[in-house]
Amino acid sequence: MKLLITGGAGFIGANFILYWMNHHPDDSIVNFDKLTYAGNLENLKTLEGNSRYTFVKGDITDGSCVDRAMDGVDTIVHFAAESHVDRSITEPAPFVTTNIIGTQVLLNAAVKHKVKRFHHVSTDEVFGSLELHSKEKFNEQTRYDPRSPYAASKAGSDHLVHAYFVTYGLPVTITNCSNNFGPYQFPEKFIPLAITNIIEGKKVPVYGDGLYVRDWLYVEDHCRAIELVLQSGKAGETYCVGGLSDDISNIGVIKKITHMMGKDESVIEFVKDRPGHDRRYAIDWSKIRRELGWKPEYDFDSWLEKTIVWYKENKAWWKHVKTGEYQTYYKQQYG
Ligand code: NAD
Ligand code: TDX
Repeated sequence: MKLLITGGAGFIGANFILYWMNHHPDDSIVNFDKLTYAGNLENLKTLEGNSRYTFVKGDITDGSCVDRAMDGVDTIVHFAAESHVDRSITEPAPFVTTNIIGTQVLLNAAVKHKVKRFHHVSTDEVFGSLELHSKEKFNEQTRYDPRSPYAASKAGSDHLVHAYFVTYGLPVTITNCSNNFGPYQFPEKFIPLAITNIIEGKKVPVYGDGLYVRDWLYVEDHCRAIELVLQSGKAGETYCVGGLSDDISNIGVIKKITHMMGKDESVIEFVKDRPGHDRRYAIDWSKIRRELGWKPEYDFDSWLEKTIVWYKENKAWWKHVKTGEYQTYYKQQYG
């Protein structure tokens, strides 16, 4: 099988390519990525020279480039996106361009090339926000209620993907998953930002009262969920994917990280809240468990600790990433 992976130089895409190459020795992969600030070929340097792997530098909004890359492709796994909520608040336009228009360009090419499966990687953020302390969870029937430009652009892309299934019969599947963590995550996101700041002796910025709740999913569990959906998921269906059973607040996560890193809570710095900050996310992943036999295998505490070790052992990777544009972004975001 030949797969086209969009956004494969980013966090989840790179983890997925490494996972797939390892578990599917007869398959080949084309990694199609624009290499924005978030794309980093260092993530895939172990694949250099591998005849089953090809990299194409391209923009998913560029129809002719996408068309060429799709030649002979059976399956598309679409990760490419502008993915950071805070950046979408400062500058929404690239989110609309990449996440909505880019997805539509890919869908058109997929129809033309008669691909056997178009898998769209989406987020729980399209469902909006849940009440703190409620027992409610997002599931596949939850009404869409995106509340940030990022979430709205992902919601738009989900609707387009579904529309191409209904209108053109394109065999699509969608996963809406929660916050991933693990190796190669860009240190603008909460967990790698906290770990790398602590290693550098800096404070960890916590938005508002810190009582916001996210569901955390180890990235390899996410990769396995996508694998199962590609193998046995039903065209036209959506699957929610999550990692935890109990709520944990951002402060709870930081307390775990500081404890695991031998620091006290004086590293925490409460900063101005994110506008429109979603209070709580929680995911009901019983459909993918029931229908495809998936469940998260990696428990949060052990894999958070292993993630900390990865950042400690890969300082060159994130120190390089934290230079240049990152410094400008950090100053603008945190003052
Ligand atoms: P990321 O920001 O780390 O990587 C995104 C990748 O897409 C980068 O390599 C970037 O260069 C590439 N890209 C951006 N614009 C492009 C364009 N126009 N053309 C081609 N390539 C482009 O993102 P991530 O965290 O790995 O997320 C991957 C996908 O998973 C996204 O669609 C995101 O919405 C979704 N998702 C992420 C999370 C999470 O916790 N990180 C959770 C749920 C869903
Ligand atoms: O400095 C920070 N301080 C802070 O308190 C940052 C960067 C975040 N936070 C809070 C905001 C959120 O409540 O931590 C929580 C997690 O924040 P992010 O890592 O920015 O993730 P989130 O906004 O929840 O979105 C993520 O999960 C869903 C990904 O970035 C999205 O791509 C994905 O769709």
